[in-house]
Amino acid sequence: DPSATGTPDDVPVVDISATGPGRTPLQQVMELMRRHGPVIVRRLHGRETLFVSDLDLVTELADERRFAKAVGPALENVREFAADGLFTAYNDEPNWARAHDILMPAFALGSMRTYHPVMLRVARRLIGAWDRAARDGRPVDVPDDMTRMTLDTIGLAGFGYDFGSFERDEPHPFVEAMVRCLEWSMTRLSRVPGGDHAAADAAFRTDADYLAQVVDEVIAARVDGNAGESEPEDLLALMLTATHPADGTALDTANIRNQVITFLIAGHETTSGAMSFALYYLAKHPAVLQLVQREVDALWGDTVDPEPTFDDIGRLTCTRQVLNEALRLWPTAAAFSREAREDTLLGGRIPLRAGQTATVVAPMLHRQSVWGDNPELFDPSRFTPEAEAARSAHAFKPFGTGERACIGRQFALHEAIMLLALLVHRYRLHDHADYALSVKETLTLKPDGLTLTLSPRTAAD
Ligand code: MNH
Repeated sequence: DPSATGTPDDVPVVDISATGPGRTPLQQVMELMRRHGPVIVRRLHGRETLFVSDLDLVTELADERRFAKAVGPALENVREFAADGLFTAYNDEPNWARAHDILMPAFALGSMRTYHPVMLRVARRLIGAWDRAARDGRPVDVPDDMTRMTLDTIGLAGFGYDFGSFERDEPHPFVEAMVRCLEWSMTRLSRVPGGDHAAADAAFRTDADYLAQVVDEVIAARVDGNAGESEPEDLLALMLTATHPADGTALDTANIRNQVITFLIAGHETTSGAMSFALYYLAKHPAVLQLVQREVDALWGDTVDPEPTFDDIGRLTCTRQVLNEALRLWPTAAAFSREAREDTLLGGRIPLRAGQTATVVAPMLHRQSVWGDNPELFDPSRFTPEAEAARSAHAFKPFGTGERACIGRQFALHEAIMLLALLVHRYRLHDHADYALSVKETLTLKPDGLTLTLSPRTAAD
């Protein structure tokens, strides 16, 4: 049990039992850190969590010899529906290393060449929908459409399965069930001991069963649809047929199901939020938008329907900086936990017994003094190669750290950069509602209710 008793006097202990964490627990922790400093212990109904955003301490926590990923209380809840999938597996669960080693090649930068055509195809679905909205003068719901795009992309690229999200007025029921499962995982943490949660738990069970049912359909579509044909080489093919390079073992059926759920969720929810925040900042910063438009115009000119190549995406450095800066201010998987391998002193003063955890609060790490005196300011030039070289690599952790860091990072970046570039090339973005940022939390972060109106660009803009 990760208890922080024994922390030194200069680490503030804040008891939030009176109010609970509410519907935005991450932003509550950010607020507590703004008030009490970059290291705090939060106490809730007697359970204590150590939250850290200080760069030196995060640098220590990133030391794989002293610390490892912890499956903290939030991920324990996610385990109720993703079990030993890659994201929620314990470090010493044999299925973690097995799946990691089997799936790793599918996420090397070169593999993105294989996904590129599918990503482009789905990007064009979104553009089709946005062209219709632009023509009719209708606003687009940015997070909803980003989620349509990323779900269809991971479905098709990973599993050859088409969710057809742009043919639906409402989000695919998989998304709705998934969001409720994530919300359950988050709000379960704020329960007052002794309460009756039977109804919420039963509703969760129904949703989790539905997710498993969709996954079984995805797998069955492959197994039935492919009789006699040569296997496509995607994630599902690797899961179904590949064996471990060293010991020849394969993934078992139960684990494959957990991996498919894991990848469908981890593969779309956070990327969708990241693109939504990037579009939010672009709509609010016309000068930056103009820089990005200059970059894409230099590549694609005024071609109405550009044909981005795989190599183009690597050339979109300004677009990449915008995405990174959005991930700095609002890293969409905002916290990750580390556990001590042995009894140790964090920062030479905070005692942690073996197995005790500390949770890194990335949005506050991303606002430490290493980012200058105005960390709230959106400024993509923080990610020029010179600026990056001058800064510790541990100051920016949107994808976690170490061997349990995000396996899908290149996938997310390729997908997001291509879409953002295509969008700014094609549209002027109008902040028609004078949107005030409100960040919705469902374990991941999204700009709640962000809508934009669009008009086609002319050669002059
Ligand atoms: Mn992703 C792990 C953030 C996109 C699949 N991801 C992580 C972690 C963070 C993270 C943080 C580490 C969590 C922890 O330490 O507990 N991921 C992101 C962000 C984006 C993202 C911010 C998009 C932006 N992730 C993706 C995509 C995929 C993916 C896309 C799949 C196609 N992520 C994973 C998997 C893991 C992971 C799988 C778990 C890896 C492991 O533990 O071995």
